[in-house]
Amino acid sequence: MQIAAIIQKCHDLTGKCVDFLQDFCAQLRSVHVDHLERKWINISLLIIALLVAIITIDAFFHGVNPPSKVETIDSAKLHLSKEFAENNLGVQQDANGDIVIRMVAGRYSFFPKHIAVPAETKLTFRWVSMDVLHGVHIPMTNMSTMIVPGYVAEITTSFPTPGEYPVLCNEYCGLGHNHMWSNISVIAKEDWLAPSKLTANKEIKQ
Ligand SMILES: [Cu+2]
Repeated sequence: MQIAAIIQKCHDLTGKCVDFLQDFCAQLRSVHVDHLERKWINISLLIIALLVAIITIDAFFHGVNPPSKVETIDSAKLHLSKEFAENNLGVQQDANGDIVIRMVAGRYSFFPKHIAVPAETKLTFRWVSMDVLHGVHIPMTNMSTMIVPGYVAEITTSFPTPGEYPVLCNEYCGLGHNHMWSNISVIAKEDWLAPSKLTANKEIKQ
């Protein structure tokens, strides 16, 4: 009985929506739109469709998408947390060969200030903020995310070619915002040396 009632309600609702849309379209058709104006409306809609298509393609093929999980952390106690204590910041390679980079953003710098990573290698960046909202952007990569206090922002990326890459804050965070930057040296895969301190990520997270 209950299911039948729900189906009937859905049916009624669909009918109402169809009626509303038909009314709306009829009203739109009755409005006089100049030929030139209609042309520009169509061009604007085409531009919007093009931008949506670019964002969709980026999301699916270049891995540009918002963080998909929520991981919280106490920003006021980062130095006391095991994972983001000063000794654990920077590049680390665990026993499986996975590379994880832990960085802290704070007014007005990224810590550590400089890191070296291998090219053409999957890298997992874990970012946290020690104070206010920051952003991180590395041009020519998919690295662009907000670093919200109280949350861990995790992004996986790789650098196709060796070189020097700037790391920029792209969220206004205070008077020194325009001085908030860091840089990453990307070294050819065969020349890169893993940091001597090999710590299993699992151990750190505990
Ligand atoms: Cu900033």
